[in-house]
Amino acid sequence: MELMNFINGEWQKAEGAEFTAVLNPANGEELARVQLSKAADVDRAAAAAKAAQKHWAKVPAPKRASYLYEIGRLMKERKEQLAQVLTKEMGKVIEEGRGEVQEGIDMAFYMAGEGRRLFGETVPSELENKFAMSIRAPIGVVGLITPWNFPVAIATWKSFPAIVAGNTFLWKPATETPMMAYEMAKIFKEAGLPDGVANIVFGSGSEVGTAMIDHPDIRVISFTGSTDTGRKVAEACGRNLKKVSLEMGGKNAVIVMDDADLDLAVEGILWSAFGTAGQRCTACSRVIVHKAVKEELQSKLLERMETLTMGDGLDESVKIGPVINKQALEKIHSYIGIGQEEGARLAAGGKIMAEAPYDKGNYYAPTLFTDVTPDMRIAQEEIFGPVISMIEVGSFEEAVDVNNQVIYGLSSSIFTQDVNRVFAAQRDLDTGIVYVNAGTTGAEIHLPFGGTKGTGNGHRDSGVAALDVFTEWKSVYVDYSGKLQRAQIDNEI
Ligand code: UN1
Repeated sequence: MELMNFINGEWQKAEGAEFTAVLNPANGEELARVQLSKAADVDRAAAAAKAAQKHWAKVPAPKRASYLYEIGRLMKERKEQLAQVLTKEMGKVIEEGRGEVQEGIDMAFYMAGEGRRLFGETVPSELENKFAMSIRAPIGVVGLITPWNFPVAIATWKSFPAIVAGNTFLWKPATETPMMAYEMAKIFKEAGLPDGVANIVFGSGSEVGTAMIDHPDIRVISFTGSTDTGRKVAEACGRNLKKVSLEMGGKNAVIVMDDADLDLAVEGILWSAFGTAGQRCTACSRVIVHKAVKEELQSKLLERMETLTMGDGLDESVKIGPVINKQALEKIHSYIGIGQEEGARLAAGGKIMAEAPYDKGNYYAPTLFTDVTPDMRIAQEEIFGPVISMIEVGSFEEAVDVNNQVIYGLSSSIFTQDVNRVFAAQRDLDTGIVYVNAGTTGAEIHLPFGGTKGTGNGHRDSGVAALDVFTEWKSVYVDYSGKLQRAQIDNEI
């Protein structure tokens, strides 16, 4: 299968049309070929999106929302098929594939509801016989750049608010996972979304991403990916005075206090550290444990880690799937040497699974480092794989300090039974998402998603906050006094 761009409601061959293979990370099989587009393809898509937006902005928001209801309905009808495609191209286990598709369905229905809200404010004017209100106006054509770890959910966090708010979009999915985008294009078409509202251009960040960022008609860039790339995106958008929303790395921690339910904490750690083979921005990669329970937690964790089954995510009994590609395997593995050189103790894992039946795919053994100190690179840098660094602390205050001593601020979690600590923790943990007695993953779509410091730039995906990215505030004053009234001068307050 050759995946072509989706522009103006049609499948279009890219300029020059080079193709690259899409590989199943579980076994190396070629699933499809995807084209690598050029700047000229971005121009074409942007022109279609611009032409469509003129009309789309005037379609009443509840009517725009009706397409989202239909998109959500189609996704629901095809949930299993979509989950299968997702697991094949991305590698996450099928249960998580279904969960991710559900996240997209939830987003469709939630944002469809916004079609009848999109609230602005009506406020009293300071002058007599004058009416004042603020409304959310569409921005125009928006550019969406999405990662391979959540090929559909993250795309829905961005595209659905863009649609309901009256924008049209150009979406560049990750080259590793274009098949979900292809499936979504089919759904957009079947749902009757007018041509040009949704456009998909496949290709690399350096070619297609750069062309999007530099395109004068693309007014917003919403990006999810690494902090290094995000910084470059922000710099280029800054030069172009373009609004940019960034969702980047994490170094998320689970804090386990001395009064925690340790069995529950172990389950929370396992799920958030090894689910999606550790390849979530929200994945737990540090465990900050009170010294009074460290030994017990460690032995319980090691015991449970041994029970985790690894393999092709399509097998329902498998708990850990492969990582995305060979480069990811190498990167993850490089941190084993780094951690050992720094003096951490490798308590489990630390190896690429090179023997059959794992040799054809990209499998990494679940890994635990203990005796980690907060300044070590394995405690500071995003590894994006199934690797936990365990750090011992002596108090709640120290745990919070260690949690906050990283450049990232996406998600954090604390296991404790003490209500006072719970409230202090949600105040003091410097992350955009805080969990109590749960792991670091599992954000729901109707809340803002994003982080502080090196994780973001102040914007949020999903939730009602996403509308702030895809709308411009417009303040409207209607003077019905029939005379010239000057604000700040003619009012006598
Ligand atoms: C991501 O890892 O980039 O909260 C997204 C979660 C998921 C979304 C993760 N709902 O883990």
